[in-house]
Amino acid sequence: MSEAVVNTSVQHRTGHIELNRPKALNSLNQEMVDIVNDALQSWEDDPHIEQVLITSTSEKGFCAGGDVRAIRDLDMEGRHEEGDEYFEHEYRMNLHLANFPKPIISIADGVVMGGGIGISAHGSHRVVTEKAFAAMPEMLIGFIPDVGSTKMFSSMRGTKGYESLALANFLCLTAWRMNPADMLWAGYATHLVPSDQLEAFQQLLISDGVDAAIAAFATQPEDEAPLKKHEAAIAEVFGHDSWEEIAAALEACRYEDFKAMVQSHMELACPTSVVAAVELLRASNAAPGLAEALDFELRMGNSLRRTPNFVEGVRAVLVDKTKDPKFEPSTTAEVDVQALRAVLA
Ligand code: QUE
Repeated sequence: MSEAVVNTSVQHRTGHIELNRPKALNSLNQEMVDIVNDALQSWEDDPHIEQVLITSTSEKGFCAGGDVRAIRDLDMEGRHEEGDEYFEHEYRMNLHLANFPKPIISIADGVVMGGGIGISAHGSHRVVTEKAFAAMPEMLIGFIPDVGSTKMFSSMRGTKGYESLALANFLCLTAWRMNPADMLWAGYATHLVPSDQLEAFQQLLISDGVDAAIAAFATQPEDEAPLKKHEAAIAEVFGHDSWEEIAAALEACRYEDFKAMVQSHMELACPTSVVAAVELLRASNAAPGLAEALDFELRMGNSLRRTPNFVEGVRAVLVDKTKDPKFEPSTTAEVDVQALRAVLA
């Protein structure tokens, strides 16, 4: 196999992008993002290319996010601008994928987190297998939901059939791990294909096109989406525009199991990230499009990366793996929401 961190090739009329940094679970760095951007640019106006396929060489999954360990190292040396530049390139790729004029098919057969959602969700066909799971876990590392999720998550319809800022808030604040049924219900995934049929699916996709491949191999999940059971509670608690209101609704929530689940999922969340995420989701939801949302995310992310919480969160989750972050401030009540609003103003 090639040693490039992303392999690009043309097979018949398909441009194939293959994430190939399996040792880091395909966590994205600038080199990878730039290869993807260059490939998209060269295929955009090429009449021979009918569709783009994005896959992974990793057995464990699709993409675990951005290479936040490397960005943390830069931030610790005060080299914030280099991290800023990485995110700017990554978000440009997200916008490029969203605006691409041809079908983009991603296949996720395992972990999809953060940046992995960004490199797949903006495409037209998001295929997942029964082994896939997806989450936005940035609260745990003192960062913010990004890669366009703050706009996209509240615009997804999925099989539930409606758009929901409440669900977007819930997914981003709790880092809820969506299973395949959840992904289809929420709208992140568009199709489910059994993992043991992926090879045949990919072959037919390349020979006959995406519609033929979907028609031949797409299936339905066996069980109802676990998320659907929480539909009413999510709307009641998370259907608000500020963390203050969400916290009050959670406190008053009569769905005791839901309340306990949310509290345990948010136990290790960075308080500043939580308040910032709700502010971001509101601003992005009100913005005209994805470009504005990505700009909000870039500004908020760059700002939060200049405080110690990001370095501490990545340490606790990914470097030392001790899961004992000491965030400052340590409660959401102490977070200066006006200062966060000023970042977006
Ligand atoms: C939040 C994140 C990331 C994360 C965990 C979080 C993230 C990321 C990884 C990750 C996981 C496994 C790897 C790796 C990176 O985990 O962005 O290199 O092998 O890349 O809670 O944002």
